[in-house]
Amino acid sequence: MKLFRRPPLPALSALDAEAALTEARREIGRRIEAPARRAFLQRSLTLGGLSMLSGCSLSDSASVEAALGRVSRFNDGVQGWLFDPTRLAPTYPASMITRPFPFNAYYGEDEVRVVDADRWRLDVGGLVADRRPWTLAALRALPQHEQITRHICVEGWSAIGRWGGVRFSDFLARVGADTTAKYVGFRCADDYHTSIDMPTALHPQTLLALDWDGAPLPPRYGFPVKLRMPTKLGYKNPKHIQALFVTNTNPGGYWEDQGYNWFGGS
Ligand SMILES: Nc1nc2c(c(=O)[nH]1)N[C@H]1C(S)=C(S)[C@@H](COP(=O)(O)O)O[C@H]1N2
Ligand SMILES: [Mo]
Repeated sequence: MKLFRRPPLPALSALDAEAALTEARREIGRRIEAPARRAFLQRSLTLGGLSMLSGCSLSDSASVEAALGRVSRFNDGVQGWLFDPTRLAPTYPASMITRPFPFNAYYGEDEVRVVDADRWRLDVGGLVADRRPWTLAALRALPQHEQITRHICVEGWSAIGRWGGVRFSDFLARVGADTTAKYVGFRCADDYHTSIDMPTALHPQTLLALDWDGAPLPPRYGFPVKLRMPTKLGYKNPKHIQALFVTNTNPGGYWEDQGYNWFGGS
């Protein structure tokens, strides 16, 4: 099994740190419309301020790495804070669907997990009132929604796809989830795992997807269930979900634990 097909994050330098800050400032520029607030946020996001915080000069790579970790965590906070729970990601006409839609995972397509639909159950745990597992038929009996949205992968490609399924906010309401909790964590049939913030879990375009392009998800796209979020990067969208849980302890994730930004907004 090709475990680490995606290269680890490159060695970090002060230049990388500056680039990360520039990117974060650009992001603020894109998202904040009020000029005074935008300028304030962009100014307050500096490496100088960061080195004061960490009490180091950022001259050696270890302290730059520590500082970049702080930038990433700071970015989680900034992104969480900037996230507008009512703002919708763009949608597209069916004519723009990418065909064939790309496959990606931390292993090759020849190793895609094939889940047995009859034996599969979605386990629900953590801060929820009703922990009964769900069958595929029970999920299909809930109101279904569709979206044609863009999936963006950090490896440098994006693709437009059509997903159908249950609004995750409807599902969370059905299981009596504590929506004041901070996180929802996911465990997958291929041992992948990831987690998201509750505001994104409740976003109207966050879908517990059962279908791709009008038919049940093929194995490569995450049969039987994937979480589809057009507001987050590809690695935040877990395929082959087996269990989900509501928690106040950040569960991290497969790529997130290797240094990829946890919030992962797109
Ligand atoms: N279970 C599982 N989910 C996963 C992954 C994975 O390796 N395993 N890879 C992620 C990444 S990095 C991407 S880009 C998308 C790819 O989804 P696709 O195959 O539908 O294009 O799945 C995400 N979800
Ligand atoms: Mo990805």
